[in-house]
Amino acid sequence: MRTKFAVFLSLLSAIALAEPAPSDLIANPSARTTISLDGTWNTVVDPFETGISARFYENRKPKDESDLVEYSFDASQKLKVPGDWNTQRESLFLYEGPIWYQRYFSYGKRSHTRVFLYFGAANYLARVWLNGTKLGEHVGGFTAFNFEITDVIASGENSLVVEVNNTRHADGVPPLSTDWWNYGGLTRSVEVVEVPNTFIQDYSVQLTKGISDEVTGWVQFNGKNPPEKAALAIPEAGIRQEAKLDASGRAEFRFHTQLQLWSPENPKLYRVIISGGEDSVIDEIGFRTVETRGTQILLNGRPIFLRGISMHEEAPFRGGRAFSEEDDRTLLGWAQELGCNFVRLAHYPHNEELIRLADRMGILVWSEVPVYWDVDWTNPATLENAEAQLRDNIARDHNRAAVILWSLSNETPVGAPRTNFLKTLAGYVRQLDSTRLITSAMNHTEASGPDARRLSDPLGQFLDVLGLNEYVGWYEHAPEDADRIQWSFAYDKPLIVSEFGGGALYGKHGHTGTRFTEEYQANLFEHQLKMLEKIPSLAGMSPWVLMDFYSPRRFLPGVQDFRNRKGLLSERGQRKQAFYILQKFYREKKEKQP
Ligand code: GCB
Repeated sequence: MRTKFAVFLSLLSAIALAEPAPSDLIANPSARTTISLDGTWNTVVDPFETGISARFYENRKPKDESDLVEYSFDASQKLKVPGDWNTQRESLFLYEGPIWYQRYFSYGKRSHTRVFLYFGAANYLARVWLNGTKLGEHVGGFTAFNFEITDVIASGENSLVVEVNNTRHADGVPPLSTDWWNYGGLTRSVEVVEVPNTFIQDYSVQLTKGISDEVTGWVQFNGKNPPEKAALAIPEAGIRQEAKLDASGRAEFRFHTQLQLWSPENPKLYRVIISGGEDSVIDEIGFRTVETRGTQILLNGRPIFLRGISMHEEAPFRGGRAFSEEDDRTLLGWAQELGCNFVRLAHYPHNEELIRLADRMGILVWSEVPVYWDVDWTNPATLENAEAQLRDNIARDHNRAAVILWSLSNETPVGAPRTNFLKTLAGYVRQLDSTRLITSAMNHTEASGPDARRLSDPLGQFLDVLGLNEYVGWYEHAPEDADRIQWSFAYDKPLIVSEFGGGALYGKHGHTGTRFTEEYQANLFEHQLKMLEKIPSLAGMSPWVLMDFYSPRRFLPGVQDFRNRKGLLSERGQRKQAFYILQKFYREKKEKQP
């Protein structure tokens, strides 16, 4: 039996764990002086997890011929960074476990400069050592992280060692089973970032919630000598504001102004300069409001229909994790060709450059963390992990006008522990960013009559916008059954149908009743779109999915070959018939509601 004291202690630790420290990410690192560590790294594949006890992080070389050292980074095989390891070496396609990365870089120390190591992402656990000194660890495969190295970096040659381990965990975020490839490695760029001794850690510059002529902002300094004042300038609009810092190094702004509003039709970005003391950062920021009214989503005060598509961060043509500007341009270009003004970035934070590109292209974004299917709802460490991922995702992207929705989760089972967990996450996100909308993709619905379906998941009460994944015509019913189905919702809130779809192999043709033919998928889209049009609260959709992607759950030889085939385009960019059905639907939708 547990004593009262033990219960008290576990409660205490749950409370302590549920409140992760504020993000220590450096905002907008690309606006800083950086040294890229992208390129070719030495790697040791370590399936039995020997590296820690063998001290790989020391990158030791034998002193003489008699000295025994059973690894050698210098003589090892290489991998490119950024990039997953799975698609770089055939033997690593299905590999799960640790791989040790090492590279040298030279550096010239400068006075009045603090130095950080910034990682765009590493899936899933990363442990980092510089010149043999451990800098720290990071959990979560899709969020950025950084470590200060001012006192560890050497003038001259440095050796950086990173152990990346993509082992899945039942208490992880995501948990053991996902419908996407578990790409391991340093999947995004690594760089050395230089900042002044006291620097601008983060800032927020946005329109006040629901007020199109008022800007609210803050600037957070980090360092021993914070300036007295911070300044915020938008030269094109003739704006220059100053504000005093408080004891924690934070300055707050609020002022009236008439700016051109950002929208998909006019993705206007302003050059914004934030400065104070010896530091100054330049960003490109768009200004728009987003809110809900009844079952509508309002952008800049006007109802908008989100013509969307779901997408993975999967590289077109070559496969693997997408990371380059070319990948991002191809994916968002296809979405635009479809007629989209919206993308759902499933099921985890995508790279920062893609979000910035969406800002420039005028594509609205649903941003999600991988609380996917069934995570360990009662485990405080899992909650802390999910919170940390949300926190760092929000810290990275909270100045992007394109991002309008933070999604907490995808297809989670209804039950009290789940609902408590997600309720906590919703509260946490509201604390971090009260200006955007909160959503989640739900999939539990009841039959409320022979052809009637109802969404009443209790999670809905904590959301601003309901997300619904439904697979009428694929996992249940025939496509034609969609004609009879009526949907109802327990909440008077806007609805985004965040997924529907079916598989088709590009070039496979046949009857509309034959699975995996383009005709089946196209017919399914025809019936789905007619069904969804009848839902009065429908504020948008993001069918599943833009492009075919690797998944370890899709086995059919000759058809799937480890790929989820629900893409409207193949991985080689071939448009399937359903692509044109959705494109036509969106064209007509746009004509009706520009
Ligand atoms: C879903 C999931 C998505 C899957 C998709 C499918 O409901 O949210 O991650 O890939 O279905 O294809 O089954």
